[in-house]
Amino acid sequence: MQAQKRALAIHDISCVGRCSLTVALPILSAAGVDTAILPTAVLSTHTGGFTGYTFRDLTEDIRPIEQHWASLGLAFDAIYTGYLGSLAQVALVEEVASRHTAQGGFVLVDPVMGDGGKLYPGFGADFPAAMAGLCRKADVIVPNFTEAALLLGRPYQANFTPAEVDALLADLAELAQADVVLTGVWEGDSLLGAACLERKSGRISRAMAPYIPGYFHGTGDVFGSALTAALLCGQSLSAAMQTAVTYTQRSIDLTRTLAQEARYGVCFEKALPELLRLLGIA
Ligand code: PXL
Repeated sequence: MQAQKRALAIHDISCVGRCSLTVALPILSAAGVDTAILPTAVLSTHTGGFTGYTFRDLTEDIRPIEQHWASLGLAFDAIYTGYLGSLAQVALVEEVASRHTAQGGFVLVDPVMGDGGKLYPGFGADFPAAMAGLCRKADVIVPNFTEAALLLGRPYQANFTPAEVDALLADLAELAQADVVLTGVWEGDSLLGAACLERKSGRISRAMAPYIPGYFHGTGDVFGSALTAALLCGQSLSAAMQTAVTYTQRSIDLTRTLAQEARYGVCFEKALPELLRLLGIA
């Protein structure tokens, strides 16, 4: 049996609504990864599909937590960052990543900022440039098309030809000096998935699954968590992307089958046996 890998997941805690840490922690743990967390904020629910949510910013706690870890000499095989609640946090997370990534480890940044062409509520116009700075510290970045446009300072575009997707991957890899996994990529009108560019080889690949109509909340976090888990289990970038696409689509499929309300997130728990099979664990 392989020695246990150690990951750090840096996201908010949305108490209700299955996204960020309530998704990352169980998925990475199920994959056999020793998972530490660094909560960036506590919200009563996530910000999509609910009104009146509470928001407690935890920026002030990040440095003392990091300093304690430094005193313990802690380092992680993977640092996986998602929703960050303030500009100051982005800078602090850059420091955490540079000080606490183990030798041979990787930093995976999901530049969570928006979807459907719009910034999520609460993010100012200056946030994308700060997030682009964090992406430059990453080994892998995982934007959707909205985040890709925001990172590159371009207008949002809903439809892309395959050649345009390839060019966008190259531009993002250049910006971040990192591998890129772009989510929300279509193949025809019935397959949806992701495309990736591995910087070292320049290789581009795609992973697809049948499209299920509807908007399902938290799927980016399910995808990013499964991708991080698969990379830690030793899968190549393109294989890990396929694992994450298949698992995310299965979670959405179960949500539809069980007629669950989409704003409460997807039924990723019931698809965990499938993830373990994809990872070769069960
Ligand atoms: O799933 C991304 C996410 C994470 N955290 C919070 C969010 C969202 C998306 O809306 O609101 C608080």
